[in-house]
Amino acid sequence: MSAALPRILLTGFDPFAGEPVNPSWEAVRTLHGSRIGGHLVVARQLPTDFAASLRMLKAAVRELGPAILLGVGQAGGRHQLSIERVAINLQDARIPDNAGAQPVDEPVIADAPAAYFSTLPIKAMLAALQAQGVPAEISNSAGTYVCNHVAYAMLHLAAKRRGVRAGFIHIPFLPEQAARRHGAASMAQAEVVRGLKIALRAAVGTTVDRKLGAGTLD
Ligand code: PCA
Repeated sequence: MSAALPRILLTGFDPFAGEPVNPSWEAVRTLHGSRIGGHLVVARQLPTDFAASLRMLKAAVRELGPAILLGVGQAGGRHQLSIERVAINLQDARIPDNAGAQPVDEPVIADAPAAYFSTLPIKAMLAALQAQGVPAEISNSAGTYVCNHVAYAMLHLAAKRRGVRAGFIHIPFLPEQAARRHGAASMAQAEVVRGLKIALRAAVGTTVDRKLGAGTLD
């Protein structure tokens, strides 16, 4: 019975910065109600809005009691699925969010740690994606905008709940978005969805992460 299954809260964002779509929500919505590794996936859209995104995230965590939280967001300019290693306690917005807020150098959560590492097995997820032909990388910065904000809040909420794990994946533009920008990278929606399933299966099935060099030299 699905009500008894542990849950994965999978979030995507609404469009921002004048884009007609956000590929994160387009991908995440297709996985709502699916089962991955004995877990039920519940997809929720968060607004690209510093304040409202955290209100909605907290309400969803309270309502669903998920075992795993995975946030997904658009990172135009990235070339592959970008598994985030870390989220920092900082908001520094170069553009206003969808509610017009533009915080600069403010904490996500006052009096909380400077950063959290992802508690999902990022290297096992990376290895699974690469083995199954999905281009992927480890990223060491989720930026300082609403995605990092939500990733940080997910990790903060998870840290207070026994056995709950959280992480974040940035994804490239959709081909239709890249087609309006000369030379921009993109990934087709079906490939993103396939990648998210692979990453989640690896996350559910791995409790101790693999040791696999995937850092950067610069
Ligand atoms: N990407 C933005 C916020 C919403 C989204 O999809 C970011 O990377 O912060």
